[in-house]
Amino acid sequence: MNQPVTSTVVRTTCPYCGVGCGVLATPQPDGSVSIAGDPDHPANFGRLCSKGSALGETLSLDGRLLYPESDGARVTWDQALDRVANTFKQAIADYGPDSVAIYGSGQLLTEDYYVANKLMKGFIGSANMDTNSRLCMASSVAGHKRAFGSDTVPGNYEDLELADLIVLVGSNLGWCHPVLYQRIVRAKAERPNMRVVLIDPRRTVSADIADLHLAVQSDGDSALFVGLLGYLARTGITAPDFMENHTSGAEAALLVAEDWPVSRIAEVTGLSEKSVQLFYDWFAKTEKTVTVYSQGVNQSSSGTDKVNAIINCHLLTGRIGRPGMGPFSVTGQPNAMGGREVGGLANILAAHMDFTPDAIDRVGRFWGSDNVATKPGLKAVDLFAAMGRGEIKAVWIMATNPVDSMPEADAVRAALAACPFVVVSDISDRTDTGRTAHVRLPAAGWGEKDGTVTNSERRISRQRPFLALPGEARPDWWIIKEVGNRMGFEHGFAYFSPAEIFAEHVALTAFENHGSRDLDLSGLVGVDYASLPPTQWPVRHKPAARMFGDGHFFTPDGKARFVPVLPPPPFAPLPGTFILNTGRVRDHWHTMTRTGKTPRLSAHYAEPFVEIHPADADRLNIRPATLVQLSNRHASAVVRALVTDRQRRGHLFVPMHWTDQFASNGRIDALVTAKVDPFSAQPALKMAEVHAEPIHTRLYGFFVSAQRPMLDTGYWAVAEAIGGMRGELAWFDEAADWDGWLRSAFALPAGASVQSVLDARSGRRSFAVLDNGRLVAALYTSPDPVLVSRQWAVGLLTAESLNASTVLAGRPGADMPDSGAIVCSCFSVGSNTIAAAVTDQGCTTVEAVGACTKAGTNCGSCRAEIRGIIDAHRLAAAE
Ligand SMILES: Nc1nc2c(c(=O)[nH]1)N[C@H]1C(S)=C(S)[C@@H](COP(=O)(O)OP(=O)(O)OC[C@H]3O[C@@H](n4cnc5c(=O)[nH]c(N)nc54)[C@H](O)[C@@H]3O)O[C@H]1N2
Ligand SMILES: Nc1nc2c(c(=O)[nH]1)N[C@H]1C(S)=C(S)[C@@H](COP(=O)(O)OP(=O)(O)OC[C@H]3O[C@@H](n4cnc5c(=O)[nH]c(N)nc54)[C@H](O)[C@@H]3O)O[C@H]1N2
Ligand code: SF4
Ligand SMILES: [Mo]
Repeated sequence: MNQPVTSTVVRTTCPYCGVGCGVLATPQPDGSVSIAGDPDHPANFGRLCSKGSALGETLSLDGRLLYPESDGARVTWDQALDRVANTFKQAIADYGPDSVAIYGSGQLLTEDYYVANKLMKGFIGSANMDTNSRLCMASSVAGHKRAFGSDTVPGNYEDLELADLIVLVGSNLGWCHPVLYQRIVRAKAERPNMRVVLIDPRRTVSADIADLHLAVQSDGDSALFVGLLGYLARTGITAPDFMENHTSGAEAALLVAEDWPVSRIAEVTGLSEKSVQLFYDWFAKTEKTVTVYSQGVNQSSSGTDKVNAIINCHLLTGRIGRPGMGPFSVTGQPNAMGGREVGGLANILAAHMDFTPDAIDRVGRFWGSDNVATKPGLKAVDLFAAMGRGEIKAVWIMATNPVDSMPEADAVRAALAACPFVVVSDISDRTDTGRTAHVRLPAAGWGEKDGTVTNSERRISRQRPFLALPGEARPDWWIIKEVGNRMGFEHGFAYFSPAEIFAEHVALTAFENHGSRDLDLSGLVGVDYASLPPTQWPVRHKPAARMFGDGHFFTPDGKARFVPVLPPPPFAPLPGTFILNTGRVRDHWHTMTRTGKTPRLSAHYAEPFVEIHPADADRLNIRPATLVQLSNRHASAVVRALVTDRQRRGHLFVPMHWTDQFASNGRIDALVTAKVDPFSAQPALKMAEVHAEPIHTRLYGFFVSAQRPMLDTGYWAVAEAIGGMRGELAWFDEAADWDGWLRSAFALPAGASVQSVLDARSGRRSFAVLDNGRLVAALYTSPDPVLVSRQWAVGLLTAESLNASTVLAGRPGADMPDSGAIVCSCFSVGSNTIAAAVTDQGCTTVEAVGACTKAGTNCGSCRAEIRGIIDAHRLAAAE
């Protein structure tokens, strides 16, 4: 851990999801940092989820990139910055400004992002600045702009508590925006009449609060909402005054909708007519309706249309701009919203201004540059395709990991490998993208950096430092402005602090605005940056009304626009293939560079997996917990089978998190086709086509080891554990020379003795290597998936005075009971402990289990899983 800069409590903001929870961080005398929710922050009022609570465990310097590197060798900052500036300058001189690019991220702070955008679009004179928000929010941005004339998210969190109906579309809020989800859970407990509808092909954990789950066929959403529009019109649930005075284009949208009776919707969406009808009835009847949507909507080749199909229904009913209602696109990353504000997307210039002649002139005057880009730049998928064709001579990647998170990820990796100059700014020394870099720049991470982020409800909050910069790490804004200066743009980049950059950003949002642009921070001119409280925009001098509360939109005529949406034909995968859906798990964040560092968060899911329906698994002879190969023309991946009826038949789900750092072959984006939405250029990350087949596995293995091993088995996946590492293994070919294999995998000292037992009947083996009663490594192999309790085995790593027989037995004794797979990661409570609370102590509610075991009593993200265990064991008891 690096040095604290204070010993008192620091008020900051969580660096993970777009809920944007306030965090109180307090460095402790022992070098740790205590983390608590900020009771005064209006996003979370003191609550944190499992990831937020574990932030203190991600701050170690293990795996951090701490020094600038050029071609793999440590260099000084001057050398690194000069090389970046000179190479970019040379490429621009030789090939023009469009031969260079920046690929940024919603995990940059607004100040970092502002400087990067200004460098590229304002001074280099190209708009080749795009961001991972292209993969995340671009369809919502495009949909908002089509409907509202501006990229405005109209919702406030409070609306979710005031609503009588919440429709979750393509959002697994329970895992991906847990604190917001908990706010809904509480509101629903107080007002049981409140209803929740979940629209998702999978029955996710968010179904726990849903009164109705519509397991829609992938991309059936447009049809569902176009059908809803027609239904509302037919049944007269419209707001004629609002439509007349504040909207345009209803006729054309309704004309399309007429052709979509409920029977046709049912056919296209794969839902029953009855359930579609019920949803339509509830929507029609409930004035206070909020439609929350996320990646099941955005990440689609019809994503922008899905957004407008949803917004259309809110415009028709006038349910927008008033408390407890509205369309609500929730942002993913901590600063997805801030990035949109500064203009991080290649089709936006700056401060919510497009590439219009007026805006180009205005921004040029504001920045004092006559070289402002005049047209949109390359968007993420096109950017990497152009790179693959050799058209990009220098690229700078900041705070994102495209080798793992872009579709057709192997092609992205190849494009980077072939690109003449790749710069990567990251906090982590171990990323798949960093491996392709010529220059690596060590960025300041959370707890060290200083700036602002904007959350899903447009609330700007401060991230404040409480740790010194470790090694030679520097904040992103500093790195970018140093390169700007060295490229000869000194007058544009004379910044000494993030406060100055924020002030300039604020001034640009207000510059010649006069109410013409939604993003207006003029009320923050001259504000004390150091003490800036969480502030929702717009911030004008007079208190702002609720967004769109006055019925004014930012289109030329001030009216919101209906967009006619023609639902796409149902997606028919090639015979014999599955629809591959991808997304997130509760305790990991994207490519795991931070959450992968904590044993607690790595325990919930410790390896890549595929959710497959039991009928599909049966048909393909895929047994639970065996390995499955997924493949298509782009690539293949190997993951564990999780057979579950939460999944639709014909669909698969694989999490996006596993990289080459954690598994042998789990980079699922290598299989995702780079097909994009025509309006937003956002890729359809939720829909690839893949074959699935069982892999013939000779032997399965599970190990725990005190040190990080070197693995060469056909399949491996590793995770942090308290006291060492744990991992899953499989051998597809000949079994190994065990002694030799163990010695090299676990780097055993020459004198170490390996003890083993073989159960000849089952073919199971156990190996133990001990040093003075402490475990060095244990390995269990079996022709079938290894049954050893993972929690028990992980416990061996911290046990003292062990003897080999305990380890070799491979099962818990009375002294070390098996708590089962971790369910509650805040208090590390396993499934067996929870089950015992039900069966032995008679706990029949989540609250009672919490009182007995503490499970579910902190962040609450696991409460649905606890309920599942209670139900299963009560049923078992009743049988
Ligand atoms: N734990 C955790 N939380 C996170 C993140 C994380 O990495 N880990 N990342 C953050 C980020 S950047 C983002 S963008 C958000 C994403 O938050 P979400 O969008 O909630 O998360 P996803 O799991 O990507 O996808 C949501 C759901 O879309 C469903 N879906 C797939 N196809 C369709 C479809 O055609 N129609 C419908 N209706 N649904 C479909 C999937 O089954 C999935 O359950 O999460 C944020 N929060
Ligand atoms: N198949 C599939 N693919 C997806 C998605 C999906 O649902 N399915 N979701 C997409 C979405 S919505 C998103 S948002 C992306 C996310 O994908 P990525 O952005 O690629 O994933 P992260 O792991 O968040 O990458 C952030 C990187 O920034 C580094 N970092 C952290 N803090 C800092 C900092 O302060 N400065 C710098 N310079 N670096 C820092 C981290 O170490 C990490 O390497 O993935 C997209 N890809
Ligand atoms: S919900 Fe969790 S991950 Fe999201 S901001 Fe809050 S604490 Fe962080
Ligand atoms: Mo995202």
